[in-house]
Amino acid sequence: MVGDYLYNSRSVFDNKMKKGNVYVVIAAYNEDKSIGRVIKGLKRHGYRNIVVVDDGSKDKTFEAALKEKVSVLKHLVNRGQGASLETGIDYALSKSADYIVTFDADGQHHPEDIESLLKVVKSGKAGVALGSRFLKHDSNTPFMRRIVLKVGILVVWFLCGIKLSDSHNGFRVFSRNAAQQINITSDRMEHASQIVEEIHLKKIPYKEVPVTITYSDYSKGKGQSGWNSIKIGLRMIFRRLTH
Ligand SMILES: Nc1nc2c(ncn2[C@@H]2O[C@H](COP(=O)(O)OP(=O)(O)O)[C@@H](O)[C@H]2O)c(=O)[nH]1
Ligand SMILES: [Mg+2]
Repeated sequence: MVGDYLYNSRSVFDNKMKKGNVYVVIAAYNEDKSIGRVIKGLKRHGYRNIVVVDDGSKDKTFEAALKEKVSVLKHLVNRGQGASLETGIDYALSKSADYIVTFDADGQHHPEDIESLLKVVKSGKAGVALGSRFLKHDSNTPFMRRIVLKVGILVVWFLCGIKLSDSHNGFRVFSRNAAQQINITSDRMEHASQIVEEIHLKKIPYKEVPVTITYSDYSKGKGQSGWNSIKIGLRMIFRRLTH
């Protein structure tokens, strides 16, 4: 993996900060309209170690993230969200991160929710906290998206052995130890089920925590289509049958 991205070492690292050992990893593809706002939101909540992985975007995502003076890594070609998270998590581990948050670049996640996921992992009760939009009253998720996500829950349960309330939620917190154990080799969106499979296989304690996922016109316009979701499901099944 090393060699196909550039490191830009503008990380603002401050060990004295309460959240200094928490790294937030953001995989971003063509998100120049939202990435600046997302980073500013995280900083307002005290997160200073922010790692953006620009996945060969065709727009100005790289420049927009760099402007915010965070660590920006770049894949020279588009490799997928799974590959980008692996790149960002490896980087955070190399910087001695104790806790790693994965956070979306399109503004659907809320920085104020991070604390409750972190609390669970910091308490030692779980190595991974998984965000769930369905553990609290959810009026945001569009109807068709809800159906696709519910089918995804059943497929992941069947293939990966764990029944979650929201198996395709990119909002997670890993302890350092859990992040070291979880090996993401699925480059594209199937990484979400692979993470669940790894948690199951490696017997990593996990807990789902309620989070709010916002659906704006922007995120709906860019998000995964129904057809894409079917392709992700088929690739998940293929991967499971061939590994
Ligand atoms: N690195 C990378 N990130 C991606 C890619 N596709 C989507 N993303 C990012 O992954 C996050 C979730 O993707 P999105 O399409 O919004 O999925 P959805 O919210 O589940 O519909 C966003 O932050 C996207 O910028 C990709 O090919 N590479
Ligand atoms: Mg999205």
